[in-house]
Amino acid sequence: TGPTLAVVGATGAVGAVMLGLLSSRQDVWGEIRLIASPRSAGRKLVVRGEEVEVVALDEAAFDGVDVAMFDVPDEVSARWAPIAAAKGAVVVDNSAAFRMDPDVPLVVPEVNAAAARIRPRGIIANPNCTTLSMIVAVGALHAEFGLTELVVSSYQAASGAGRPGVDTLRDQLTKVAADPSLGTQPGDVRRAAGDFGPFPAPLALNVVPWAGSLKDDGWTSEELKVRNESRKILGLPGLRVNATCVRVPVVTAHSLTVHARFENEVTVTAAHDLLRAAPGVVVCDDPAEGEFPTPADVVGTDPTWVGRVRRALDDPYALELFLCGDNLRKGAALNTAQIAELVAAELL
Ligand code: 2RA
Repeated sequence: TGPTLAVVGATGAVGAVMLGLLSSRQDVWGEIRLIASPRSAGRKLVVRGEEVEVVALDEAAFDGVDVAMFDVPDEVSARWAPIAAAKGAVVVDNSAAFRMDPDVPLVVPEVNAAAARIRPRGIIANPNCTTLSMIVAVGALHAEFGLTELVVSSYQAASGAGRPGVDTLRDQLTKVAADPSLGTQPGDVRRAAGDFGPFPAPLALNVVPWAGSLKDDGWTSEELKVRNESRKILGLPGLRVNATCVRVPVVTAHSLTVHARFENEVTVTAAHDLLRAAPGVVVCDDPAEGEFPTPADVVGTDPTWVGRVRRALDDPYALELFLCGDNLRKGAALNTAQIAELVAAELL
């Protein structure tokens, strides 16, 4: 039988998508063990068509585990991933705790699969969902044209903030939907929306230019993640990257506009051709027919969707793109599963 897999954080928003993926992808695993906080221990969840009882996170939970996927808060990963690794598991971690550690590779299989093999701490990091929603397409363009600069704006879904994010958006939508006067006066939505949940302003009938926490000089943690993670994944430590991260009233699927500048001149035709050939990318770009990706159309799918490809009007070295990807699938669970499968292939 195949290697033993532990899913740590099995009961969260990403965990639920992970169990679905493990039930539908080619099955390379022997035992699949579900681990969560002691609060959730004893619950039964279905994976591969069978009920599996969730066990509490403790040292014994990692006995005999070959690969452990973590989708838990940063501080839980920081504490428990090294314990799982010390017990012999290869950890694939979806928190921010290890992403910038020079001894931890940050892996997107379509872009830098080979990096997964060099893991001195026994830990491989999975990028943030915003970086992941663009990096497969950007990586394919970089391989051909040589990337020199990214200017990015994100349009991030509520589920990036987990179940509380989704619950807050749905609750606010219910509160504001019935009153046609809302959205016409300053502050009327703010007063009607109720609890803001994990967001700093109402999300229903609104856009919020904020994701993550405040860092130096007005940047957010999310914006710095896009910069630092893109540099690490692409192996371009000096890449110029500026991001503005914005939350929008979408349940799931992050979108991004990207201005990408290259060493070589670009054409839309060449970009279309290489993006069409890139694994994990789908080009949906026929504006005359009204065809471009939107979050409502791509949610629940695996690829990175690319549309609105244009050459910059004043710069033959730059492209403008609109990208969409499911933040819970490629943005989190799917990329983690792909990395775990790379490790499983080593173990077989
Ligand atoms: C968000 N990127 O969308 C974050 C979650 N990792 O809030």
